[in-house]
Amino acid sequence: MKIILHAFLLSAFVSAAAAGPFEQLRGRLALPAAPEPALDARPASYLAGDDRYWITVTADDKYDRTTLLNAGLDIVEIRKDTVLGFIARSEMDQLAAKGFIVKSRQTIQNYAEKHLKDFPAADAAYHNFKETAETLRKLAADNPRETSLFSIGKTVEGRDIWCLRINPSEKGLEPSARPAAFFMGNHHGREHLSNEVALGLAAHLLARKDEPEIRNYLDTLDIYIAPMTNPDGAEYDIQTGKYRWHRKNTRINSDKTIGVDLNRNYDSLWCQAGASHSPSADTYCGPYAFSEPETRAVKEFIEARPNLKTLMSYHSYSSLLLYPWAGKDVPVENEKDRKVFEAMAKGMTAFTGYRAQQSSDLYTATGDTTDWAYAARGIFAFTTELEGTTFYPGAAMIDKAVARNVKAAVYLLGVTGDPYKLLN
Ligand code: 0X9
Ligand code: ZN
Repeated sequence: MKIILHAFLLSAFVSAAAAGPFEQLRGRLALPAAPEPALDARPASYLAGDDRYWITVTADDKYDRTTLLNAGLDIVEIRKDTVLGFIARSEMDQLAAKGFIVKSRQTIQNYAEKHLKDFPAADAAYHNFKETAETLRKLAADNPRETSLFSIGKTVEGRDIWCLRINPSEKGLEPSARPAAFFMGNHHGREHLSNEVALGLAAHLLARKDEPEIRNYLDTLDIYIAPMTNPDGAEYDIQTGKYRWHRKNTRINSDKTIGVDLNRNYDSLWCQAGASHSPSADTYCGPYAFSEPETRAVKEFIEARPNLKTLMSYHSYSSLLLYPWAGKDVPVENEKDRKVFEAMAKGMTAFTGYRAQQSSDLYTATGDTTDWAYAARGIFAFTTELEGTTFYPGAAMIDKAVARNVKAAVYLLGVTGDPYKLLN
């Protein structure tokens, strides 16, 4: 996601500004969808068989955006009266009947030609699965007193979901009475920056373990960092040496399409608003809640640790900090908890400069990590949408994003011991 209030777009789309579905339908008659573009002269052949389109489609508000998610649109950028994102061809063909105007569209092959960046050549600083595992192993080997490293489970393709534990007293799977914080990255394959931020956080905490503030957290908290929750998706995204804009895991679905959206697969109002039952959709919720080994691993990890108080799931992009509810358009009902969420969000965004808001103010989306973690376990769970204007913002973005988000994460550690003290 990305939010842009661009003056040009404001004027260009002013006629659609007040359009509800019926006006949009009339608009459709007056302004038919752009003709299908001729195939690019240099199509990205490595994407052959990927039938997604990159489209700009009318959407006036969060309700329209939620309807579009239901229709299978993978919303990537949000502008005043439109959204941009990927959608499978069969789903795109149904948008007009639902009253939405597709203002422009291009095949993912054409889109890719304009946005390509090689990986790892141009972005060698990013860590693929193997490099991520090696980095975690090295951090663990260099800090044997403070850390332990274990896998929380295997993916569809059998990769490990590695988790680094920072706790000098209890190691591995040993339970702890200390308040715990859990940081996760890379639920979505193409959001490689989120892996970097989680890895950068681990490196930062261990490099500064002798500074009094960090030492205090190491001595009193139980800290877990799993930078790559969806390693199959992250690897699939870079497998050809060129980015594929792959969001989901790599489950082969019943109709042979690839992937379930892990951030729609948790059991929180599963597959109601903002998710799709269509396997080809990028917001495909899976055949049932927790159908995927990756989300089941996270579920079992969290359920086995009643000491977890806070959780951060890093995503990209838009510079946002989001808190529940995501799946229903009402504030968290428990007033104390809502105030804690708001206070923590304020505290963290003071460091990142991101915008704090309730998730469903953006759009309603059911089945995400944070709603489930809060609903099922009472954990103060957040989604960070990192900065940038693309999923592939280049290597120069890593240090900046890590620096900002490490400060926010250290703030979160500071309130993990007793979240409700924020109410005083
Ligand atoms: O849609 C998602 O899963 C997250 N955004 S992303 O662009 N990284 O895919 C946002 C999840 C938060 N939920 C809502 N905004 N409702
Ligand atoms: Zn994401």
